[in-house]
Amino acid sequence: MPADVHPTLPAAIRVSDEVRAALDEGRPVLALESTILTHGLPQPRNLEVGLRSEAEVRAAGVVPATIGVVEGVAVVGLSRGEIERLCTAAEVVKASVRDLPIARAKGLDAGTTVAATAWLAHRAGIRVMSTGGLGGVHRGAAESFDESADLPVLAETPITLVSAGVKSILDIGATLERLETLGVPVVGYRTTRFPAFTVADSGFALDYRVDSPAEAAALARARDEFGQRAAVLVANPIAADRQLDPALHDRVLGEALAAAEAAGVTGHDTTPFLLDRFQRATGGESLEVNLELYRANVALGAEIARELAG
Ligand code: PSU
Ligand code: MN
Repeated sequence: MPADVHPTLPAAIRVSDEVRAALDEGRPVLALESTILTHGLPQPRNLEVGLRSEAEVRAAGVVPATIGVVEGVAVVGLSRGEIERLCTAAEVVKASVRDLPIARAKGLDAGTTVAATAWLAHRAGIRVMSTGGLGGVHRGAAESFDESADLPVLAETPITLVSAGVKSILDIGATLERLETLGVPVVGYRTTRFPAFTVADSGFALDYRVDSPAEAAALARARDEFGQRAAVLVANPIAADRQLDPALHDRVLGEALAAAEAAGVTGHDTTPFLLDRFQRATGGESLEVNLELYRANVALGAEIARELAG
């Protein structure tokens, strides 16, 4: 067990009995974030996706651990009722790592971002997590300094993260440079083209690829062998024939970025604002693509979790 995995967790973190038992017995567990449910998807699709994802993970022989905050307690392995609560409650905040103490002290409900989810999952002893699109460096960050806490947390959190690259709303070149600086190995899954969330190819190439869950697991083990602390990022692209039309994507992106600037949106509101504009402007098409790539990432994450447990 790595030194920073708590043998006994503080009362602020509660691991469900099912997840605890699976971890103790060395059975595979896959962590899932909840900001995608609370701030990334509209109701009632969010609840459908949250419950269906868990069912699909279970069907693959893996225990799902959806992570979120309920009345200030960070829960690793939300119950069905708790997922329902976070998907429907009126007051649910978006919690990255720095928000966890605030949510705890104030007794808030929160969806956890990739950063907070990975951090909690690692402390509980979970080794794999899936998301839709990772956060990163926002466009204009040279002026705004807006870089997601997802990146520095990945630098310190030895988990394997499956994502469809990073969100296309970001400065992808800058994000890849930061991942390099932060020591995060990035590999494409069956490709060396780095994906950009709803589009299969960001235009940026990767040096390395893995072609199976076993190869991804071998990479995670090699990272552990060196005692390195950074996450391994497995970039899993949407199939080219299922992606959002790149021309539509580029047009809508320009409009969404202009709308965010006109509305003065900053900080943690930026990502949800842009994703929401995207969904509206594409008539829901980006939402369908988002759901499809997320589903594929959950399936691949489950396979990698099985390899690592095996
Ligand atoms: N993917 C989605 N919707 C989302 C997110 C990802 O389809 O809302 C979330 C993730 O939780 C990610 C976060 O960690 O957006 C990044 O937000 P920020 O740039 O504020 O760190
Ligand atoms: Mn930000």
